[in-house]
This record gives sequence, C-alpha cells and structure tokens, in this order.
Amino acid sequence: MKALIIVDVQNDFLPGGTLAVPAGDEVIAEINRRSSGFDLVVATQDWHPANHGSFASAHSDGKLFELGELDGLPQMLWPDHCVQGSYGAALAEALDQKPIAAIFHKGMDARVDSYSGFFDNGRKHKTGLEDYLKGMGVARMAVCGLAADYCVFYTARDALELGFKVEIILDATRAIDNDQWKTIQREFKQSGGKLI
Ligand code: VGL
Ligand code: ZN
Repeated sequence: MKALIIVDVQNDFLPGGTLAVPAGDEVIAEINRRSSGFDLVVATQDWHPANHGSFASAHSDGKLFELGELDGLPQMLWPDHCVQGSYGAALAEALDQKPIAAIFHKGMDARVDSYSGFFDNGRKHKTGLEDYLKGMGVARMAVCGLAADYCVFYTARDALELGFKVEIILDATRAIDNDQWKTIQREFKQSGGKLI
C-alpha cells in the first residue's frame, strides 16, 4: 500500500494567509493531479488553540520569525496561524478533498509545537497517524504540501524513522526559506529519503 500524505494545505499557508508560504498555492493543482494515483490519501491540519505558545503574540518579549523558547525547547515564533475553526485553518477550497480518507490534527497543545504529522516536537504524544497507516498496511508514502522546510520535512523524516519508505514530491511542496530547504534536502537524502 502506498499513501499520499498531504501536509497542511490550509488557507493561512497560502498567499493572503497569516503565514503565507511563497507560491504555496502552486502545490494545489499538483496534488489534485496526483492524488488518484495512490492507494490511500490522508491529510494533516495544523490546528492551534488561540493562545498557542508558538505564536509570537503569546510571548511578551518574542519577535516574529526569531527563535524563542517553549517549555524548554527552542521555538521559532510565528504569526498567529491556523487557529482551530478559523478560515485560516481550513483546508484550501481548491484542494480536492474527495480522495482524503482521514485528517489528522496537530498542534492542539498550547505548550508544544508539532511540525510532524506523527508526533509533537517534544516527541511525547502521537497523533495516531503511524498506527492508522500501519493498520492500513501502508509501507510506502509520498509526502507533499506546506511548508517544505517545516511540516513536510518533519513528517517525512519521522516517517523514515518509523520504517516507511518515503519520498517528498518536490513539485507539490514549497518552502518558507529556500536556502534552508536546500540544506534539508541533502540531509533527507542522506537519511535514506527520496526526492522526486
Ligand atoms: C508550519 C510553521 C508553523 C507548517 C506549521 O505547516 O509547515 N510551519 N506551523
Ligand atoms: Zn503551526
């Protein structure tokens, strides 16, 4: 079984959103075109409470896009984004949602961020995605969506570590920081991941 994991294709990560990924909207057509080629399609959704600790607004001395700290872990401080139930948190309207069999939410605990679709950044809690995929007999997956250098990469890296064969679809992802994304691509290949 080969799965497609669609990561965080949500309004806030698209142009006009509060944490817009440059050209993030370009992934949608690529994903729609490919999703019928997989045995199973699942999506993740960044799903923060309004006071989430990854928001710069939750830190009196925190500056946007700088590293702060959250519960003992280094934490990039983001603009408010993907607040549960908001328009920004909704999946993009243009994304074809019919093939999506299940949606996994992450980032609900205000005290820890969650870039990966599998665990929070402190690796304390699972989202259920691993057990779901293994229960469905999935051994291979392709990962796509937003943002390449954060949630797509962390999801793909954890999937490798959990024993899946993993590829990232380059045409179907976009990065917040393209220099960082280049470095990450090398690291991902070295750990046994594929870029297609
Ligand atoms: C993401 C930053 C903060 C992502 C989520 O989906 O890549 N990035 N929250
Ligand atoms: Zn987030």
